Amino acid sequence: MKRILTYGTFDLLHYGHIRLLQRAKSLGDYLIVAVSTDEFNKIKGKKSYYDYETRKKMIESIKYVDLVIPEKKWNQKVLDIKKYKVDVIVMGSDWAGSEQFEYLKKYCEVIYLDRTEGISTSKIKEDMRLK
Ligand code: C2G
Repeated sequence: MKRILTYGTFDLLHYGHIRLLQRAKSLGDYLIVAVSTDEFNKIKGKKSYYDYETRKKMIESIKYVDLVIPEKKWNQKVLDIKKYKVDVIVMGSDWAGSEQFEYLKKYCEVIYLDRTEGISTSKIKEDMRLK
């Protein structure tokens, strides 16, 4: 049972998120998604349209996802890896080389998958504003 873990806000769920989750799941058997809480979003400087409970429900409804947990702070990742016996952490390539993830290579595999071009939560917000 290969266990995969990924982190994110996943606001205004879009195809880029789905593709990331689909490819993350294809790397193993069990996919855990740590969804940023509203409080952690503030720390990340993000204001999400949907609150945590809504974003959690949306991610839980995706067939590739086996478990959703809250991401409350930057430095919970090592605990998550141990608690959930994680084999691989998967993130989009915008995180490649980031100090938030590189140090985790001591504990598990860390894989960065290409971001889906041309779509992002901020682009959706911008495009909707212009409509
Ligand atoms: N993503 C993607 N392609 C896009 C948009 C997002 O592959 N067009 C990926 C991101 O790289 C990330 C995941 O989808 O791996 C979730 O994206 P966000 O919700 O923007 O996550 P972020 O705010 O980067 O949170 O501790 C880590 C942070 O919580 C990551």
